[in-house]
Amino acid sequence: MAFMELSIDTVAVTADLDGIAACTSSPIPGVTRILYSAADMEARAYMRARCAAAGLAVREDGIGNLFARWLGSAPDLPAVASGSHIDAIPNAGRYDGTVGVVGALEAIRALQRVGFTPRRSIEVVIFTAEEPTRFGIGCLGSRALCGAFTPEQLRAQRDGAGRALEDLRAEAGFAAPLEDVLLPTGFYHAFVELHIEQGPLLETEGVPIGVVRAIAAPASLRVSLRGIGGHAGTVLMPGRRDALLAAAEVALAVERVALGVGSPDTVATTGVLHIEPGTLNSIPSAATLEIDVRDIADEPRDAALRAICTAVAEICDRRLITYTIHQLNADPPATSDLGVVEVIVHACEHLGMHYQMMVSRAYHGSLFMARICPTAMIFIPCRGGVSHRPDEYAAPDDIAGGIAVLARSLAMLSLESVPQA
Ligand code: HGY
Ligand code: MN
Ligand code: MN
Repeated sequence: MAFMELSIDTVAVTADLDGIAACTSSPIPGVTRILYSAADMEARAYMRARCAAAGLAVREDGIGNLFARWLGSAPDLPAVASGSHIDAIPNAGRYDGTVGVVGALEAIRALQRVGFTPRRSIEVVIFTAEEPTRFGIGCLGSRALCGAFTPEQLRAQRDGAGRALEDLRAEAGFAAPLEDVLLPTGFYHAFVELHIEQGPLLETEGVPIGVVRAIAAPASLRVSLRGIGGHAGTVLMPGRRDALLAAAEVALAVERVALGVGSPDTVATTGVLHIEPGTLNSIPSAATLEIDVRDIADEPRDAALRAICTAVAEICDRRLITYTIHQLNADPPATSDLGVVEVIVHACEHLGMHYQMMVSRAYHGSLFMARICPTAMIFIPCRGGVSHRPDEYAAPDDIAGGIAVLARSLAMLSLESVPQA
């Protein structure tokens, strides 16, 4: 494919990133797009229109995963797919996920502009609910696509307000059977996801492309504590069973475990803390913590989980607090397919772009796509490694460079079978 000198339309890419960023339920520059919210539905409609404008055949499954297919000359062969997510945690940035969605669409448009004809169809995939915000578990859409979540597990999902996924998806207009969400193995020939690194490595090393060889193993716990509430003024200190103070000790234990147990790659974060009744002059009677624990290998991650559970038991026994620990997920890490990695490396070399192999400490839809097809990821730098903050930023040239590597990779995968690793 020496003839194929691709040009990436950075004006169109920026316009599409801005178009999605405008769909937010929080004031700019922060972006908030929670599953099935008005902002989420607006962004979906925006991307449906942009994919249709590129002549792609668009469909959505029963939970809102969106697929936009560029039919190839051999439409019955397993397609090549690329994409990411457009949902965003509260007050986040505008590049997390969207670079991979807009990038996949622009890769197709760039190939169309040079008259490339795909042999295997190329399909944009927008995973529903990659972020854990609404249902407390990440990658809801890609879990369902690969069968890591069954229809029964999907039906059991309740959001923070106790609303059922079943009702929420119906209200959002997704009525297709949940049983049809699962993609059969072999449905895709390969999957490639473009994403901002969400870390500082590429920027620090001055390298424009990261080729991801493995994706970290995420886990999360929900710890519920119950003490005894009461009047803040009339209940003396001795004998109090203050649920918030127990929670505070648990959060500090989470930090201590991450620093002392597992490996240098073990990270643990208490990202959510709710207390009841939550009034100034009432002793907290209950507290709920949501704890995110990761490592690039599952053994040290699991050692950290065990140590956190031991700490919860010790703290609660000492403070006479009752507790429950619910493990929301503990997923194995994913390893990229060497054949797809080779294609991405070849694309970098053809384009004369420096790259480096690396691990993704964040999780992505690719973590689950790797269970049903050969998968790899392309990273681009983001300023200061910042993500999940309004000041998240990726430079247009870096985005264009990532899309050029993605476009060439998708073209190669579309024409050839993935080299046997
Ligand atoms: O949390 C993550 O790793 C991803 O950004 N949702
Ligand atoms: Mn994210
Ligand atoms: Mn993401």
